[in-house]
Amino acid sequence: MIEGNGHWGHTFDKVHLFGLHEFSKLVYVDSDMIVLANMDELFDKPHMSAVAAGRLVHPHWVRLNAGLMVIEPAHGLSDRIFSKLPQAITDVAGLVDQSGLGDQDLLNAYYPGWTTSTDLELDQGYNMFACYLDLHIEKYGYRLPDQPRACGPLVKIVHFVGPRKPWMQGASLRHYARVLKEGKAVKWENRMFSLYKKLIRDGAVATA
Ligand SMILES: [Mn+2]
Repeated sequence: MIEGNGHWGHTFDKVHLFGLHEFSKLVYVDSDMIVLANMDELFDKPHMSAVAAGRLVHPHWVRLNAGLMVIEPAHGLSDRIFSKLPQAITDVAGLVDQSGLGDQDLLNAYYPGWTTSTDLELDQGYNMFACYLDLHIEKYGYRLPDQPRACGPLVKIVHFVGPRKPWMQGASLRHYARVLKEGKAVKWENRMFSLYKKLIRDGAVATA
């Protein structure tokens, strides 16, 4: 059933990270994310620190986004998480913005208290959706590491969620076509898109 679930059906491998108990702590970062500044401080954060990504734009998006997570693996933990699959299926059926079942739904089912654990919620700057980057800079005072603005929360990691990834053939054309069609001012999003493509060309990012 999971494998017949389209895009998200291929993301469950991520759950195996939770059983890698030879490591005391991991900071997991999706391959569709670009890291713009040092984030070593995340290793001082507790297990399951993550971002309710997009929450400033959509206040009801309170669930953790599995694109970036601080994980303290434990023996058997991944199996215990997988055992919550029936619960995840039920939870997803009741979601307003549901888009198929994925690893993120399973993790939210296993950690149902996450949405009210404010000590686990990281700043939006650690998992900034590329499509909301301009909005966060213009409306919420965020800044990129090379922006001269002296204060304001820092965007350290940009996340290219959605079907258009910078490494895809023709992705640039489709990206810019959407920008033109929607008439959005997406200056910073465009810049990040180009930067990610450059890093791929230079071999600094592996996308396999
Ligand atoms: Mn991702």
